[in-house]
Amino acid sequence: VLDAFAKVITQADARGEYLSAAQLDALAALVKDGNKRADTVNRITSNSSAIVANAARALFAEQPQLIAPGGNAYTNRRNAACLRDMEIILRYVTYAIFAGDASVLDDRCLNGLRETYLALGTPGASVAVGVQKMKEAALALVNDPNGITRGDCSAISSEVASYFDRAAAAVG
Ligand code: PEB
Repeated sequence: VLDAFAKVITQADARGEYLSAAQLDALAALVKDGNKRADTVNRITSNSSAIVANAARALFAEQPQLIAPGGNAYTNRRNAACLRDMEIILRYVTYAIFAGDASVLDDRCLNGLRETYLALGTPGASVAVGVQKMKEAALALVNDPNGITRGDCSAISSEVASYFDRAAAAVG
């Protein structure tokens, strides 16, 4: 598991080089905008139950075959497993946002997930749709100006979007 600092250091060390000015600038910008990152993680984390439940509800409304007899989310056990999976993915996305690096998401969550879903007969494309719905809810929270000083959240927004897209692409 790497964070944005460890990633840059690992790459520089592999080449036996000092950190470049561009790398130092990028990391300085990361520190300068650290409050946006922490606030983003805090908002998503404290709304995680609603994000998961709403995304699942919307997914099942769009794809009712999932919860019909024979569907992969049919029966309370599978429905609960589905909500749990979405919760796990969202949790690892929040770790990646905090770290400023996707490696924790890749290594601990997405690695092998496509194969797991294939083996279970779980439709990965549907999981990807659920992840995209969580992305929309998370971005709405990040860009909600209520209670915060207004500022430019475009960089953190596109970074947040990229982790959800990464998760969706890994299973879809
Ligand atoms: C991944 N999901 C399931 C299983 C595993 C995962 C390993 C099998 C074991 C179990 O049932 O608990 N576990 C999960 C994950 C990590 C992990 C992400 C990362 C660290 O350790 N079914 C649907 C929807 C979708 C869904 C499309 C969006 O129709 C999910 C939710 N996952 C789903 C379901 C099962 C499952 C298991 C329904 C149970 C399938 C079954 O038992 O038939």
